[in-house]
Amino acid sequence: MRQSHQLPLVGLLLFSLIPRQQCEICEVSKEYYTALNPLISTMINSKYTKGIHAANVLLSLRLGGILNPNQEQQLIQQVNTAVENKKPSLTSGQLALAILALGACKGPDGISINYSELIKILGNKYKAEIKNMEDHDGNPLTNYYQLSLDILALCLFSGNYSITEVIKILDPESKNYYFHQQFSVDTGAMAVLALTCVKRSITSGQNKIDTKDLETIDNHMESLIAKILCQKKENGLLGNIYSTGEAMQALFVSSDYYNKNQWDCQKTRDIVLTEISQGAFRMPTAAAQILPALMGKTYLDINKDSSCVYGSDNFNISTQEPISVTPAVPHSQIEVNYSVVVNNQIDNIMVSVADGSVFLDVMEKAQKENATLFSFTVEESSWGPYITTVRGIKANNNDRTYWELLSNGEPLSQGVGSYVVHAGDDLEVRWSIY
Ligand code: CBY
Repeated sequence: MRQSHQLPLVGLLLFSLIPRQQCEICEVSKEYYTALNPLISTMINSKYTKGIHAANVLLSLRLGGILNPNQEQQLIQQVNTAVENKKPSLTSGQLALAILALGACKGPDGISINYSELIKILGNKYKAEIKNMEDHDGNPLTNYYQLSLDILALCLFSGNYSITEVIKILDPESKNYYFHQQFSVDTGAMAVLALTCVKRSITSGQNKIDTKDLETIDNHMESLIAKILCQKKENGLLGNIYSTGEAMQALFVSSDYYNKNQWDCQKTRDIVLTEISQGAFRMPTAAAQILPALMGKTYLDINKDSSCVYGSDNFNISTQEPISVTPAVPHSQIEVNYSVVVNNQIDNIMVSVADGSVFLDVMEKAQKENATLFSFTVEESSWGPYITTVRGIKANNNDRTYWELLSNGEPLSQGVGSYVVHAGDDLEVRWSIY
């Protein structure tokens, strides 16, 4: 009897003696904050990030404590209006991101946000995602990146969700973590953040403790972290330049699941800083997704009840337009080959565009020259234009089809609005299954 009482105590003592792994956060130190200025200018001057697409920017700037109350108010208004006007048509992840941005911290009085109503709508959109998976061979309406955002928002804002279901959905073996058999680091990172929130809600007693569930969550996290670390590149990037910020966040919150020697945080941070200076984060969303990690923040720091921090003095933000890349010879023309590939049918055309043009300019030129073969439609996404149909053939998440962009046979890691084409490029849009 006595012994069984003492056992937990001994366990606790032993546990507290085990040196816990140091939290692997390697934020940029304050003296070097000027290196982050290009990111901040890009976000603040991002007049092209309209409506709901500004949610990412708002979230990032609030986590960093960068805005002044006036700037904050404007952005909140923009996101709030977009939510109010477009509620039914927003995707689940867009709404989740808006909730995270609006509730990132306790803002100025005057703007009242009905979180419980928004969370209820999000709960329904999340349910619709799961229903779609049941009806369409495990394919959600959107994707696992958005489902993870949904779970994160529901978890942080006390929404309704079933832990058992989360565990089932976010199983690391799900095909939804992969595009063309390649593990999506962005997706895995967001899932780790969502699972960490769920785990914390269990251990802090908000949710009923079930040791079996906790164990499964641990296994999921361990496996997802291993998959992320497997995508670590020689130069320190995790996945590619655009997934690295969120992967860093995932690694910050899960240092119990990997060994210190498996990840050199400083190396990753330094390559990102080099890339910033070379202009890799010219897209507001790209800038928004990298900044929190560089300031040692994660989406788990979101807390609508803790007061916002304003206008850090460490930043000297220019309201000047970020420098844009202008071609060396402004009006010179270049020639590229453009093809539309559907199964075995290839239709191609040589087009001439101004030097410095992007992929979209090439598609527009081709469409002008032959609308029957090269017609297409785009939708605005937070990463810029996204190709939805080409020659009337429409991308469909239910059968995992999309229009893939390639240059010289290699898939691009930028969208049509940002990839700058080069003379002689062999550009291709290919009807693909991801
Ligand atoms: N965001 C989302 O819902 C998108 C999630 C995301 C994992 C996203 C990358 C990561 C992120 N941080 O936002 C994602 N892409 C997805 C899920 C998808 C699929 C979209 C369909 C679906 N099931 O929801 C799909 C079809 C596999 C896909 N991405 C396609 C493409 C290509 C788009 C081509 C087109 N038709 O216009 C493209 C250009 C790849 C290609 N070669 O064809 C592509 N994606 C790219 C390059 C990217 C990166 C963008 C980087 C950039 N600088 O523009 C990306 C960040 C992102 C956006 N995709 Co997808 C991944 C990366 O490189 N790290 C939530 C919502 C609220 O905003």
